[in-house]
Amino acid sequence: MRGRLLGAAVVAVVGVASALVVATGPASAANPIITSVYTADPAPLVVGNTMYIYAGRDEAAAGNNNFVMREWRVLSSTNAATWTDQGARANIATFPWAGADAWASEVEPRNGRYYWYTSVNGNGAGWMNIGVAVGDSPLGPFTDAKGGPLISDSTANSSGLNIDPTVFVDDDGQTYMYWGGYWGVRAVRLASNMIDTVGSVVTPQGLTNYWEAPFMFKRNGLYYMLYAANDTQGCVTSSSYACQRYATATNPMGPWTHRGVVLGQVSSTTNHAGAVEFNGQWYMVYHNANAPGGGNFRRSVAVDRMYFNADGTIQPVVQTTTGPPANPGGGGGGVQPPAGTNLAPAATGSTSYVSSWETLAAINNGGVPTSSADRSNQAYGNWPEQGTQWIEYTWPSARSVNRTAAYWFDDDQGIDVPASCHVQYWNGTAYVNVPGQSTCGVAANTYNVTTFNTVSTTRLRLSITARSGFSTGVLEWMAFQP
Ligand code: FUB
Repeated sequence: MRGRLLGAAVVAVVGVASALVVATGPASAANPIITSVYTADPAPLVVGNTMYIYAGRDEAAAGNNNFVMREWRVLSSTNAATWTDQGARANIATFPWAGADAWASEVEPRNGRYYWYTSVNGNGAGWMNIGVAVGDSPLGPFTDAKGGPLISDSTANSSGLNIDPTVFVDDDGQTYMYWGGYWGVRAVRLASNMIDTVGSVVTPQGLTNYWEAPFMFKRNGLYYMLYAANDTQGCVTSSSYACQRYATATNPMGPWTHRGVVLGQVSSTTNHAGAVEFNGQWYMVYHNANAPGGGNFRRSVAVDRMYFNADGTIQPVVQTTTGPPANPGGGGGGVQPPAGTNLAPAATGSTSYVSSWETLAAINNGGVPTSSADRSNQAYGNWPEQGTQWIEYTWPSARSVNRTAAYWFDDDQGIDVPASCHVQYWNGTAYVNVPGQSTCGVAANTYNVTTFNTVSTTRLRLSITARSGFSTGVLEWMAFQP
């Protein structure tokens, strides 16, 4: 953060959280994701089929060059494209010992409870503190869990600015908190009660050019830390702005290995991000100044897709004004296979290439994927081949077909949904496109149905063209009798 008033500005304490709930209904799919209020410092959390974003609210008047932040809001979506503002679910008054500055926060679940770690200005000595509230659902209600700050300026070896907590519960139950601003990153273990620290506060190593805003997550056994930096060595054009760098580690307390810039400069001076997997896709949430009337103290939350490379590094996130396409998911039976007589199980499959650790049998074994990342019924993939590849069905005698459905495989590594595809058939002398075919869809987490004029053939082929830099895969390919 920059350009703010130093010191504890006294602000009017707003009413209890429940009195502030304003549900504005679904927003349109676009970035920023809501524009009815200004929102900042987003932290994502997926619970069941819902993605939540916990965010502060910027209330500064136009032209006011200081943060005015009094509450924390929740946004939710079941497809990562259309968002509902669930209103303020905590505010400064949630912490009776605090009086101002509802800055960056994050929610971490444990044992059915939801712990909301916040940056907030206490009424005691010093400036910013880390507080923790708790609730029994992602939407609360939330109450102060500790009766005082978890971290304050009097905590030994605390940061020069105790803001921006990120808390991560590992698979073994060990819990870690990182936080800090003004280049002062700190880490400490938390007890299983989530409200006490365990051991000493340490200064983690390897978070190169750290400025503020850490966000920790784990993927395929590797720990990741996103964080804001403001150097001009590949990060930003002016150190008034910030980018998101990231680092990885094999131990949750580090040391960390810096991996580069994952989100470039945004239109606000501050840059605060988080990442989450939802319905088989990864997303980065961040903020910018792009809403009408927006600015450095009137920020708005945006969401875009985030892609991993096969080696676990992350591709730089592309900032869009459209946001991600709707991700309908499939978990819990959300997407049912199309009805009809599926001729695929009776066919023999063949392909231009299949990776040795995957299997072509996946495409017609009748599996019902819950998402494009679901390997539970096996997966076909052609990594490391790129460009155009194909899969094919052969029947011992001609079959009439007029519809197919493809469920793409996306491992969030080297395999992604394709750029395009088309259905072809063997006309006796060559493969040609089936006549009158509708768009060959490339959506993740669903069945992409292609219809066409009926053909009678012994061989049907799905020609698949990969996105640049990726291979492709298929979890199920259905072929229907008219
Ligand atoms: O929103 C107030 C502060 O600005 C946050 O705590 C920082 O991360 C920066 O985004």
